[in-house]
Amino acid sequence: MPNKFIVILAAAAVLVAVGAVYGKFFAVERCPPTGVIREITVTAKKDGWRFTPEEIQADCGDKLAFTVVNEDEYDHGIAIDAFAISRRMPKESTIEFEISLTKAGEFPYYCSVPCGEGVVDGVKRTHFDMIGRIKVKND
Ligand SMILES: [Cu+2]
Repeated sequence: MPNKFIVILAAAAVLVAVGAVYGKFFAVERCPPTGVIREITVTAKKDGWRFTPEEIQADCGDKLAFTVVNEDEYDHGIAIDAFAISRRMPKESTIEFEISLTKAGEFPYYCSVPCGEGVVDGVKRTHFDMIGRIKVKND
């Protein structure tokens, strides 16, 4: 029968090891504010079923000040799940919001309002093609 103290020590060591592995491979990297504010304009061009740009790069800790333009005669939406954003974009309107990038990684933004489909330059595009990503690096 092993000493109770040794069993507790072994259990604690396992917990610390699991925590270290989790922190290295799975945990979200958090970071403090950098004080940088990046002005980002995202446009849903008329009958394009595409957000422009489809990639935004920033540093962890930055703030993004979004201006999102809907040029269409029908509604779109923009959702960024990682930062709890979900906004409707009424037809021919511009909306604004800010997010603080408190974590590093790649986070998608996408159209959250079913908006149909069409053919753009001979290629079929749909609501589901309205997707982009925010690449947040932490160095
Ligand atoms: Cu849309």
